[in-house]
Order: sequence, then structure tokens, then C-alpha cells
Amino acid sequence: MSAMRCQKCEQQAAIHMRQHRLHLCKEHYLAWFVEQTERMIAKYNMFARQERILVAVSGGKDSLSLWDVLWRLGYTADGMYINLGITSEDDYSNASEEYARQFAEKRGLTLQVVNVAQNTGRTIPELARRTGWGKDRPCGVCGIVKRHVMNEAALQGGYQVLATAHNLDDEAAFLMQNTFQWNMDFLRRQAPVLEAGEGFARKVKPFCRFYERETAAYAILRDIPYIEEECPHSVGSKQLFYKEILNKLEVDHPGTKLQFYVGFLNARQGGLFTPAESGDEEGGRNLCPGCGQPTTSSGLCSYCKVTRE
Ligand code: Q46
Ligand code: ZN
Ligand code: ZN
Repeated sequence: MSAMRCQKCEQQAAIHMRQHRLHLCKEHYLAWFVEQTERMIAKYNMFARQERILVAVSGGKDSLSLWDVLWRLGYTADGMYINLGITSEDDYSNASEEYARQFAEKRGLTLQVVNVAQNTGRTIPELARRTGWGKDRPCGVCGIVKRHVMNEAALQGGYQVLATAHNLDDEAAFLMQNTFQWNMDFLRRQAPVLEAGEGFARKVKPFCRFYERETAAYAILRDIPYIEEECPHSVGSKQLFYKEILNKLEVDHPGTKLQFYVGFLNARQGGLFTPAESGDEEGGRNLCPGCGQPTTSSGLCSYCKVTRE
């Protein structure tokens, strides 16, 4: 079989996207990826030119690609890295911080770094062990801390928008899990854009319709060094389990993930789920007396409970 050719210029294709019936060379793929991102920003009304964006960066392929694309598109986007204090053979947190720092330095971009252990006196695994939440997986505590730190940074820094790099594989896996459990709270809140409310900025996911292999291809073809290792605590998670199921479906039926997710968004827009009200997205409309962030609790929020003696 002859080598696959780019559909735009006849050069050898660097990527074949079966779900889109599209194969492109490196140059046309990079351009396509940036254009698609801009289309999604416009389609879902994510943000305007003059708005200031804070990008949550983990040092991985998705978040560094997102920051790169927003920078190329001329948006004012600063980065935010949260060092969780997760160690592993490869010193996961410090190594990924280094990737984020190098990325920012190379492009002259501003990166804020928050170190959880320096701020609270404990790393994420230590906080999780101390509270006993989530038994042997610190992800619950990790999510609470990351959300709090991001909200705080966005508000204090005067950012209108918080951008995360969740891709289609993440969104489809989350959707599948919540559908199997009929978790209506999560289903109501799952969207490419969550509007701002008191105590938190608007949240957007510009990559929500890109397959994970598309974001990986972008990072590789763009020569962005990123941490390849996953967080050691993600091993054996439910999210990975659902990702594997979806990947199996995708092999025989290319486009399944996209159909599943986009069909959900259409159903949502058509009124299948009552939209989350302002404040619900953050888990409530009370304000925590400790930190001022929204919470369902009438007392201290989860973050304050987890981090205070
Ligand atoms: S970083 Fe944190 Fe994830 Fe690691 S501890 Fe779990 S939640 S797996 S995205
Ligand atoms: Zn081409
Ligand atoms: Zn609080």
C-alpha cells in the first residue's frame, strides 16, 4: 500500500484520523488543530479576545498544548502549576513542574506556581492520609485542593476565565461513568463552559472535542517537551477503566466517543437536564467562613476541613 498522503498538499501524512476521515501532514495538522481550537472557543462562546485567561497546567501533553495554542492565537493566557508533592520513582510533581517552567520560559510566558506542601504544611498524599478520605487513593483530596487553589488564583489575579485541558477521552469517560451511575449532579454540570458565579471564575474546556491521540500528536509534532509519566495514583482508577472500554468501542466504530459526547451536549441543550444554577457548579451557594469560597456546607468548606488542624 502506498503511503497515506495529506489531503491538503499530497505530502506524506503524519496523522490519520479515522473518525474524521482525515489525514494530514505535519504542517497541515498543526494548522488544523489550532483552527479547530479557535472554532470551539467561538462555538461555545468560551471567552472574548480581551479577557484574561488562567490555564491550569500539569506539565503534560494536553495542558501544555492548550497553553501553546492559546498563545499562538494571541490570547492573554498565563499558566498555573500546582505542585501536589506527589513523589514516585521519577519524582512526578517536581519533574512535571520543571516541564511547565521550561515551557513558559521558552515563550516568555508567566507561570504561577503554588506548592501545596509549602502552603498547607502537607503534601497531597499526607493530607489524604491524615483525613482518611478516599482510603488509599488521594484523588478526592487532590481534586478539592486543586479546585480551591485554582479558584483562589483566578480571583486574586483578576482572571475572568479558568481554562483546563480536558480532552474528549476524559469527557467521554466521565460521562460514561456518570451515566452508568445516573449521577444527575455531575451530568448537569458537565459542559464545555460553566459560567462564573460568586467566588469563582468562568471555567472552560477548549479541547473537549479533541481525541487524546490528537492532543498527543499536536505536542509531539510541535516539539513540546512534556511529562510522559502519568500521576502514579491514576493507575487502576475508574476513569482509566472507562477509557479502556471506550477505546475498545472506538476500534470497531471510529467516532463513537465523539458521538457519545456531542450527543449528550445536544440533549443537554435540548433540555434533557436542568442546567446547573450559578453556585451549584462549585458544590453550593453558601460561602465558607474560612476562605470565602462557595460550599454546600453551612460551616467550613472541604478545603478548609482538609487543610486545617
Ligand atoms: S493528580 Fe491528583 Fe490526578 Fe494524581 S492524585 Fe489523583 S487526582 S491521579 S488528575
Ligand atoms: Zn499537507
Ligand atoms: Zn473554606
